[in-house]
Amino acid sequence: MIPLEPIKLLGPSVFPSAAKRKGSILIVALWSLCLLSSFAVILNYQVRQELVLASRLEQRGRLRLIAEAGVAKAIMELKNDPEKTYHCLGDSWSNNPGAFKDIQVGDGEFSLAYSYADGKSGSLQTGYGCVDEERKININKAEFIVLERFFKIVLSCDDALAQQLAACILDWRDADSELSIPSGSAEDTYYHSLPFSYAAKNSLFEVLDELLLVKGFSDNVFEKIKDYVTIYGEGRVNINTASEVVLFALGLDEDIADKIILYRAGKDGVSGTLDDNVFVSNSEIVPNLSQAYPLSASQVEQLNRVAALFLSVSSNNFLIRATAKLNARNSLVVSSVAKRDGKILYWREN
Ligand SMILES: [Ca+2]
Ligand SMILES: [Ca+2]
Repeated sequence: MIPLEPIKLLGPSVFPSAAKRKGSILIVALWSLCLLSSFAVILNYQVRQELVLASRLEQRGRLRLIAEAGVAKAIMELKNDPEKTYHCLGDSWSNNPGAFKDIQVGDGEFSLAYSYADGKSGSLQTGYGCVDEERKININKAEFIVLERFFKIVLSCDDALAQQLAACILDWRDADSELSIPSGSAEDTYYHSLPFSYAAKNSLFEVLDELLLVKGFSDNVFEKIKDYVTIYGEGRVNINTASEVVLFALGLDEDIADKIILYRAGKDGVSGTLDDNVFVSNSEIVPNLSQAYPLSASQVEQLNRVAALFLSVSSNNFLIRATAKLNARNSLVVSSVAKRDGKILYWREN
């Protein structure tokens, strides 16, 4: 008789041991913890981003309010300007650091700063206040010869390029689709041929930046001319505020333009001071200048002609560029154009 041996089970048990079950539970728990931690990190990041965004929006809102206070202050100064027939660089809106430089508003401040060429030396100075648009050439009104002279002076370019740029402005704003010079200008045919095509405006400029759509006006050209041109006002240039460049463009020779700048600056040679001379009416331009400086007969004729066609002594549209600051890192620039009565014509924040 064969003795019976105990039966042995072959292979591992199909049921996990208690230790292994515990190990699996631990791994699942660890994975869950990892996932939850990842979620927590992502959530934390998103919340932080949203808090940063909210803080930035809140800061931008505060900066905007400070800049608006700067624009409001400028308009108040314009409205307080005494009623008179002329406007000049000595007016309180023009260069008034006490009213427009580093003015505290709450926990921030604003400044209304601009650059200008000093009357005597021609060196660049910083002024604090508004810039009248009537000191500039109005590209909606200027005739071909004025624009041509202007581009020749300000871009130091040859006659052909100056004529092309002048013609491109005329053709952009005139209603017809005829080229105003035989070649070099542009109407629909040119603008339709561009990779991102559009039509010629065939009506007046509504914002100055529109120039960037016109043939020949690259960013580089725009940067060089932008402080000398405007789309606001009636088209006449205020002889009390115009720069020498603009006076040249209107057709005055260098000697007359120099004398106008010197006359305006007064005895101290600095414009915007108490001893400044002012042209209070158009009829005074020739007599006052020829009384102060010798002018030839042809210069008198030239000044009479330019004064009759292009000059005025008053300004009604003003560029107000307010820079608001909360600290060294947070600032906002608001550029606006307002009429003397406070009506805002243009507003841009950047
Ligand atoms: Ca046209
Ligand atoms: Ca002076």
